[in-house]
Amino acid sequence: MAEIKTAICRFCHSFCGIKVTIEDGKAVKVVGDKDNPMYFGYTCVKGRQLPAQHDNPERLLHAQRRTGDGHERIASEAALDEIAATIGRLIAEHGPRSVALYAATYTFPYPAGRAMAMALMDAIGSPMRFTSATIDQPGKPMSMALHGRWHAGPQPYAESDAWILVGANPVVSKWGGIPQYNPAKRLHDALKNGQKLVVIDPRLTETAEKAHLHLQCKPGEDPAILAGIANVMISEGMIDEAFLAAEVDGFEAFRAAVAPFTPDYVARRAGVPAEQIVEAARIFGSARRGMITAGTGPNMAPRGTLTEYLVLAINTIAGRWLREGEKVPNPFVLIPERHGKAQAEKKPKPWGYGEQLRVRGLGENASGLTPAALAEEILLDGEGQVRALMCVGGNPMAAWPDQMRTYEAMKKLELLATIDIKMSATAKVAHYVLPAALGLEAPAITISNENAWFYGSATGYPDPYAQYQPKLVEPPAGADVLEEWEVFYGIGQRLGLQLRINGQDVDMVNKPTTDDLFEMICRGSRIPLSEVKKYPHGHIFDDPDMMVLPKDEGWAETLDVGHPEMMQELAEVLAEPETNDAGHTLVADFGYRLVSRRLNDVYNSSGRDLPALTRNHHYNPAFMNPGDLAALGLRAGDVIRIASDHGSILGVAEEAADVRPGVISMAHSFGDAPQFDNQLFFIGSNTGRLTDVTRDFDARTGMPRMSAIPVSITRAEASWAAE
Ligand SMILES: Nc1nc2c(c(=O)[nH]1)N[C@H]1C(S)=C(S)[C@@H](COP(=O)(O)OP(=O)(O)OC[C@H]3O[C@@H](n4cnc5c(=O)[nH]c(N)nc54)[C@H](O)[C@@H]3O)O[C@H]1N2
Ligand SMILES: Nc1nc2c(c(=O)[nH]1)N[C@H]1C(S)=C(S)[C@@H](COP(=O)(O)OP(=O)(O)OC[C@H]3O[C@@H](n4cnc5c(=O)[nH]c(N)nc54)[C@H](O)[C@@H]3O)O[C@H]1N2
Ligand code: SF4
Ligand SMILES: [Mo]
Repeated sequence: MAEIKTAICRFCHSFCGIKVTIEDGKAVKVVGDKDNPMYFGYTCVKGRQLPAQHDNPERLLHAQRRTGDGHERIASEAALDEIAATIGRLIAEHGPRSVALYAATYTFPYPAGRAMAMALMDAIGSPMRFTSATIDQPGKPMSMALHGRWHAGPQPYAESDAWILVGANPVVSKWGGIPQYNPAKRLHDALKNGQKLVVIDPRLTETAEKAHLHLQCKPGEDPAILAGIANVMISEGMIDEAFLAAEVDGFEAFRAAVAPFTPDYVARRAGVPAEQIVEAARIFGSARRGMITAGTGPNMAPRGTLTEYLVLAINTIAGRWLREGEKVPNPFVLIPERHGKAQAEKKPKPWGYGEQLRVRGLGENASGLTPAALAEEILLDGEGQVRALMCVGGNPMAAWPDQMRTYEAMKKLELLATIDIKMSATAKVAHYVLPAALGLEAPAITISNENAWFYGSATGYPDPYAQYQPKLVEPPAGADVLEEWEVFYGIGQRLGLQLRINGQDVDMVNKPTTDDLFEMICRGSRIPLSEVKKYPHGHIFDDPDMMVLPKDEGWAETLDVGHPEMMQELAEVLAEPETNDAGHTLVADFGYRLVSRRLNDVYNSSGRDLPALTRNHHYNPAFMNPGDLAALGLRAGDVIRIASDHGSILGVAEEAADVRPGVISMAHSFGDAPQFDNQLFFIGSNTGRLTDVTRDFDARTGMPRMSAIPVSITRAEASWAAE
């Protein structure tokens, strides 16, 4: 018998509201839920593959234990016994710091897993917690710490008459800038209302195609471009003097620092016409409302913190933050109420506190500890060395920069345990692999997209929306899968630890349910979870009368657009040669720039085991401008060698007129360990191998150069295809 249930798609972090047809206990079909007030019936090709993903013959259904070069099946509970025993021993012999956690992409859809993982680390007493967010856009929280956060938040996208996106492609990525919940519709509606969109990107992306103005810049020049835009806005008086006087520090320093970035100078550096810099500034500066936001592109290029800082500063000099008496767009649902105030928050300490890493002077900071330094921590012998890594919903071997270093580190660990749905590149080198329940096999809530509000400006839900989904199907017959939280709970239980979530003790004797944990996570929420459960299509819990409050009496906090470190770094940009080598390791022979991108059909390293998602490619094509291919005597489908001054990979050339000449655009998280390199056409190649984490990194966040990477391109020698 078939029944149709509403659900939350957790293939990506967008969390579309969907309808799932269930037949004989199995999901057989997914469509968008037209009655969902946030997503309006949207789904993408990945979401529609949820049934195939749950039923995938390749799916990992049993725990694996490493035996020499291979793995053997082991009962999940027995694996937990062994993992807990090793962790207990390592803590006794080397202290809690020897145990590290990497909580990555697939902790976002599984909040109970993340909470339980952190609870275990708390109970163990280990500060060594790493997330994928710190090799994503760490410049966001870092710049926010330096500039300050406006308590009431940004002006909403839908009401804005201008918007600038810097190196983001939300139409495909569903992340940031345009609210990532059916972004194509939101973009369409905004443009229909007269919004002018400016996109700054070396590629004519799916989003840039819709833009009023596209600056198809050289990669890595965003600080100069943004300084140029700010300079024009200031010299043409397109700033909010009253807001600057009342709420902002450092404007004179900022004005002086951006003044040398004339349109002509920026045009030479960034390879775009000077008139476009002026036009972008005028579109933005003359608008009534609207923000500028950045995505992963410029965050992975050098100087991500500076780029994000300039983004904030431009919003601030234009006064684009919500004011007293304006409607609070999103007071939240499953987290405590936030009644916005028209004031700058107290700034957190950006760095210089908490755990210090033993390498490169990096340590705890506003963006968190960086996994870009974790391989070195593992490889560096001595007191405090990390000897065990628990990995949840992440794939270091695919996603971390400097893949060969990562590979060495993974092999050196005394314990590598990962929770995954397949034998990922990381799982293949792990001592234990624990099979995870999938999205429809466990209850879900949308809370992570509420917390996303804090990650940047203009991220997270635009309205107070929430949805709950119960468990809808059982895992396949005979499967021995666990929810992520059960793994950390099980380890905690075996170590005799008391775990705590959101200030409450977890019952360590009678195992809680996922719903019990959701209640703990949502404690103090604006709307009780029980209320949210009444709305199977999700619901917007609006409060039309909630207006931004005035500034607290005597409140003296300001936003800072002239932070000395940032002004200093902008001066360093100016001191660079105008050759677009961004002042970092100047390597004349590496004339191309490799840039990051997302592919619609896959999600980082996920999706490549589903036939419908590999219909175009099994690999990550090396997209290049047709003129460049011709100049190199290459044709689409040719195998090329892409070399940085650190490493080299093979790629399959693909013609792409949307890519700026001189640029090669390639997705990350493909490929595998080096012994699989000859399977290029089936697994692609790992762009992380081109990055040296120990050079060209942001000294505050540790973010290495993962985009705008100088590379050379040559036809590959024939021997690569040795099979
Ligand atoms: N389908 C799909 N969706 C995804 C993902 C996926 O793998 N597939 N990944 C998810 C993840 S983890 C994240 S963090 C988000 C990211 O979401 P986005 O930040 O929107 O990521 P991208 O789509 O890669 O867009 C980055 C853009 O930056 C451009 N770029 C690269 N280098 C530079 C530069 O130096 N300067 C400028 N101005 N632009 C540059 C690229 O050409 C690209 O168009 O997407 C998420 N969504
Ligand atoms: N060169 C370069 N490197 C990059 C980037 C780039 O643009 N360029 N992007 C960076 C960014 S933005 C990010 S966020 C990181 C991503 O870094 P990671 O999160 O480490 O990488 P993913 O490939 O997303 O790994 C997700 C893993 O979770 C598994 N998985 C899938 N579904 C589930 C599930 O339901 N439960 C569990 N437990 N596991 C599941 C997948 O099989 C996969 O192994 O990569 C970063 N690395
Ligand atoms: S965008 Fe696609 S993968 Fe992401 S939640 Fe929506 S349907 Fe699922
Ligand atoms: Mo990401």
